[in-house]
Amino acid sequence: MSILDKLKKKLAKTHNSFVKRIAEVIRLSGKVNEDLIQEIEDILIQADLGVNITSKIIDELEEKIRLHKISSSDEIYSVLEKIIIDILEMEYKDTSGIDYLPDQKPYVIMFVGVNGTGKTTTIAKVAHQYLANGNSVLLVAADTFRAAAHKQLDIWAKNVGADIIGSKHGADPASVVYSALTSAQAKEFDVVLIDTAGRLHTKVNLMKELEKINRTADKVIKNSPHETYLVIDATTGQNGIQQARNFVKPLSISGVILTKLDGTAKGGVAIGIKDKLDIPVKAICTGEQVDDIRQFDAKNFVRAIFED
Ligand SMILES: Nc1nc2c(ncn2[C@@H]2O[C@H](COP(=O)(O)OP(=O)(O)O)[C@@H](O)[C@H]2O)c(=O)[nH]1
Ligand SMILES: [Mg+2]
Repeated sequence: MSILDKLKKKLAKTHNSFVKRIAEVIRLSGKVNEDLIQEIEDILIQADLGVNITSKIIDELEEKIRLHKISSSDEIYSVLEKIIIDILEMEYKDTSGIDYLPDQKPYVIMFVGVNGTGKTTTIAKVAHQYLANGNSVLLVAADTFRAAAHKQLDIWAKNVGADIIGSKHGADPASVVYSALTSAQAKEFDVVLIDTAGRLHTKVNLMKELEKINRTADKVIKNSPHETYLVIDATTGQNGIQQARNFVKPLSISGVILTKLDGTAKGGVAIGIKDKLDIPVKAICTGEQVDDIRQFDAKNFVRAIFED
């Protein structure tokens, strides 16, 4: 099976709930008029694309209909696919891959996000990618809030063959990161992946803790963490993006990793994230296995949800 076919399979629910519905209203309409455009707009909104990006898409669609005198509804479908690809390709022209590694090492990446979004699992997946490229990887268990968190990361470390620095339940995450980075530098690790907690007593506490980790990391390795990835659960749609905003303000987030795109109809959420948060989707996850991650490729993603 080709990569595109595999992706299509994983994104089938999104295809069915969103693009297939568009195809259906176009088929039933038979002609291009205001009602048809309105129906398409409603579907885009319901598919969790977000209001802004939907307006952009609809404006563009109306413009194309006018300019190219599109009168058959059949054409609308492929025009729409192309509009979404074009918008995303513009937004994504300068993003690097998730296995990016500069000359200066160790390269430190911190993962943040609400509890249960898939941070720990995603770390295993990213570790797996770097390891496959022959890089050494150190995992850091800085989620000291949940008792089982360290154990979960430990199991993943064994599975993928990464090193790990653990922590005691309740330990200060910033000191865990301090000793981990000191050791990573001494042992010349290529990549350090930091797992963090998703829930504390209050949101304010969590943000303060993450900011403290940031400051501490920067003290040990200048300008680290070099990347901070925000992990968002696609099944929560626009709500997930709303929650994510809490992280965007205090932290400097370099990319979103969108998880659980398998088995959700809300995959349309990927289309509006860059527009809404001004942060690119770096990677998408479509399952619980270590290889269920891929770099976000706008064109492939849109083709996978549009094409049967
Ligand atoms: N179906 C699916 N499940 C996922 C994906 N990513 C994570 N999960 C599951 O989501 C649950 C929470 O993941 P975890 O990594 O513990 O989240 P954390 O609390 O953010 O660290 C686990 O059961 C994972 O197996 C994904 O891409 N697809
Ligand atoms: Mg976790």
